[in-house]
Amino acid sequence: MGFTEKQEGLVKESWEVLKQDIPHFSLRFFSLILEIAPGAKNMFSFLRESEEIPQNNPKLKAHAVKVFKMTCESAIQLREKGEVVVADTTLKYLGTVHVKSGVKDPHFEVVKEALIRTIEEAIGEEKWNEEMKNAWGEAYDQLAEAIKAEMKNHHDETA
Ligand code: ISQ
Repeated sequence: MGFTEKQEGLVKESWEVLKQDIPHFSLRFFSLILEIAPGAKNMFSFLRESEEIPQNNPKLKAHAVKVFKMTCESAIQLREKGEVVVADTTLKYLGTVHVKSGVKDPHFEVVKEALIRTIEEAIGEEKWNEEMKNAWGEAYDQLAEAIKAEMKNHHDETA
């Protein structure tokens, strides 16, 4: 079954909630990534480049928002076109930075788990449900597949 209007609505609705406190949810998202995979800390260039503590790191916030926003945009595209299409230059960039950072398939699962848990906390137990989880999960998976495919291209080019 394709991505439905209802699923798109669930993702958009919860993104509106996340938007109300970006500094908090960005940090929460990042903290959950490190909680699930403590070893991942050194993979984030914006931490190495900055003296700022993560609580007050504008780059972390900007990056986390990109992940939220792109997943939300993926949900919209999945409903409209049935697939995730990322602008060529953006996708090339994403392929390169992820290969350079040493990202492997399991890392995408860590980020997925952290993303879902962040949204769950933002929405609150009462409104959170399996449908919402699956809608975000599917949008994320398809976006992750697009990035992974591009990473593979990048590897092939440099091999
Ligand atoms: C980049 N890629 C995946 C997850 C991230 C989380 C926080 C900031 C940047 C990220």
